[in-house]
Amino acid sequence: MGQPQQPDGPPGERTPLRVGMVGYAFMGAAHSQGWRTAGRVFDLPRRPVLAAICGRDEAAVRAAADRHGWDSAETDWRRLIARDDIDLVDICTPGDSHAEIALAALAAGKHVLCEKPLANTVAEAEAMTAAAEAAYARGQLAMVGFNYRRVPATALARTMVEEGRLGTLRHLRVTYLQDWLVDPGFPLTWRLRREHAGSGSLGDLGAHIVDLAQFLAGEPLAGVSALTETFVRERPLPLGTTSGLSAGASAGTGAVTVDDAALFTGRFASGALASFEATRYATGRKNSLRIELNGERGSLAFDLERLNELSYHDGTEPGTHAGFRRILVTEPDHPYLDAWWPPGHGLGYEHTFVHQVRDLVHAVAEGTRPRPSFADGLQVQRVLAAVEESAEKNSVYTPVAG
Ligand code: SOE
Repeated sequence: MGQPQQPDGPPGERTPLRVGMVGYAFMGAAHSQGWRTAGRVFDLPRRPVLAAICGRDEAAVRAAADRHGWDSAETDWRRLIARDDIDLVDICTPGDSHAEIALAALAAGKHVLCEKPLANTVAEAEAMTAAAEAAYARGQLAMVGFNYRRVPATALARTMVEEGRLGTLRHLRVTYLQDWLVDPGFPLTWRLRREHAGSGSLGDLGAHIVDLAQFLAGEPLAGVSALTETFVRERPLPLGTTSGLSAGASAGTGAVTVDDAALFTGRFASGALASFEATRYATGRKNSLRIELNGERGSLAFDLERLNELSYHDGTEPGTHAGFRRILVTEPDHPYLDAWWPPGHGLGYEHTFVHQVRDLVHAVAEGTRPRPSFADGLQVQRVLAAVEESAEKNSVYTPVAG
């Protein structure tokens, strides 16, 4: 996260950072929240301006502009990128258009924020990373939206690992469980089609936990051994517009072309072992991302459904009174919390997007490389590819390409 510079002058007079966002569904709404709020909570060195939002359906994108507070609407992302009153392009579309939009935006001189996973294939992610590197030399920045690094409790966990409070890491146990596909009548939305989403639970949820595990461990995975499964192979076609994770169903059906669940183990170069589970079939689990780290000196545990808390066991304390304790991560000296509410007045899911904007705006103003970078996104993509390869080869241990 680094120590941000203090901005000069009153917020209203700071140089604007004019944002053009492509996509206006679930992630578009979440990112809008981030752009709208960050400058009103944090003392940012540049003033985010919600200049334009873009989507193909004119009536829907105008309604989204109105609802989320964007100054104008476009129906063609190429026109958005061509506008000289846009400094940064925020990509909130399905994965199949990430590469094309990001490459065009970087070529047009814009900074880019791209939703996860960075791309649908390693080849696309490589091209995007190469373009981002070239653009960095011209003063443009590119970041990928792994927002769960920006929960105050996960950011604190990273600091505690860096400080050596856990000592040498032995285990990371990570699960990301949702249940919105349990009903076989749920329609075949874009997240269930390989040509749009790249993969299923693996890219949607697995990408988050791979990034978070590597971020917390401070090192990349060296190799994986995996199982994937598609439980429901045929679903009703969607009817009308889809919103968030819901949609109407029609009479026709189509094939599910992605994984429904991915389970894999992994090995870090340091010797630590990790296990991962990503599924949208965990009945009763709505958005349960849990991670536990065990080290020689201590352990940490986090659950996204209780995101203001971090459990910590200090293994160096005498056994008589040692044990997991709950850190309520709402103190002003916890990450991101100096600008929010008094202790005990917790934050939620949406605040991760506000923190993402805060960090990106500082990076743009200070010319520093934002993390997670496109290179970080590419590395996650390589892990996802190794998982798919391993699953295809009866779970054979598969090194992650370097
Ligand atoms: C759907 O599974 C989803 O919206 C993901 O696409 C997001 O990345 C995650 O944050 C919440 O769940």
